[in-house]
Amino acid sequence: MNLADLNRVAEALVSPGKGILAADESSGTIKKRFDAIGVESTEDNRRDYREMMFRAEDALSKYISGVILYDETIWQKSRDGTPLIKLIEQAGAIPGIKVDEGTQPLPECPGELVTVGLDKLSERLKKYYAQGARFAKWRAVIDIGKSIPSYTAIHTNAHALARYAALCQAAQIAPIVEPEVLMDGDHDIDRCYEVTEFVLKQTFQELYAQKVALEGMILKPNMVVSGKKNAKQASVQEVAEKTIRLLRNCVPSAVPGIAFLSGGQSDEEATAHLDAINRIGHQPWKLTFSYGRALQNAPQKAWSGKPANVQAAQQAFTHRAHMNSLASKGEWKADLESRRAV
Ligand code: 5MM
Repeated sequence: MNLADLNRVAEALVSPGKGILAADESSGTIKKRFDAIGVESTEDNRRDYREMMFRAEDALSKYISGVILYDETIWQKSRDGTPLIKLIEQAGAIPGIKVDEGTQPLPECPGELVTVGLDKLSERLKKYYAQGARFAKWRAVIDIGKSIPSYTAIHTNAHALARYAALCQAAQIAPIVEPEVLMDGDHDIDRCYEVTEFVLKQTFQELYAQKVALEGMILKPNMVVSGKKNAKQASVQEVAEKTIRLLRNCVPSAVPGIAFLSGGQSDEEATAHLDAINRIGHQPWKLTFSYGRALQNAPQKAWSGKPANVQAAQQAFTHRAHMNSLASKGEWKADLESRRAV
């Protein structure tokens, strides 16, 4: 492992004013997104949609440090024959790859899942590196509900995340470690805090056991928020303060950066929370975004599968990337949202 190179990639992913675009929706997930806008999920439509984002003026060159791709996309060519991965590189962003292979039910743990994909991962990583990927992502999913999560689910997922991260570093690919505690339930913000704290403590324990170099990775956690179905939604300030307190208690300062997932927050909520988090003041790590939905909801709707809408969709995408870039520096203001020229 060349730790200096891994560290350079990790630092570049969280360079000031930049964050990560999570465009790694698996086939099932992108179909759901396309269904919502009335677009058939064909290989060509998926290519056209992602090409639209990668060519959006200023988005990748100014606000996006890296793009997480799904396996299909890393091998795809744009309409004019340029590999999509080249479009990303030409814009100055780093290509990354989702390497987990989704989830399976965890035996004896009703309702809980384990993320799979470790078998033959080393071989896959070699091919992705040769294709240009310099970072990777693996997402573990922890649900909060009556009597869950179990220790078994947390420990098994943390162990898999750490095994994945160690294999990535051995292949000279910087791992993004994503232990996502879902915000779907009716729990309150303090329950989210308690579960996320346990999950992060376990994850860093396992990363240590697998000899993962923290300087050569990025953490992609959920923010500490109220469950979506809880009647009392915590304020932006409470989310920011509890998220920072949690991270300061769980994440070693050797980690170069923390890039949050949006987890089902609305576009503006995800931006407002990131902004408030960064306004709290200097922290040991950079704090930025690695959003999927909160960057793509607006351009998806604007695009709706029609070539005539490409420019409007690109403007919507660049706008969200710009807003989140400002939030990553604590410089976003709500009134900037309405000042967008389209
Ligand atoms: C873009 O969505 C990613 C892929 O999910 P599937 O494997 O289910 O298709 C997902 O891992 C994403 O990167 C993270 O959950 C963050 O995305 P959000 O939308 O929560 O910001």
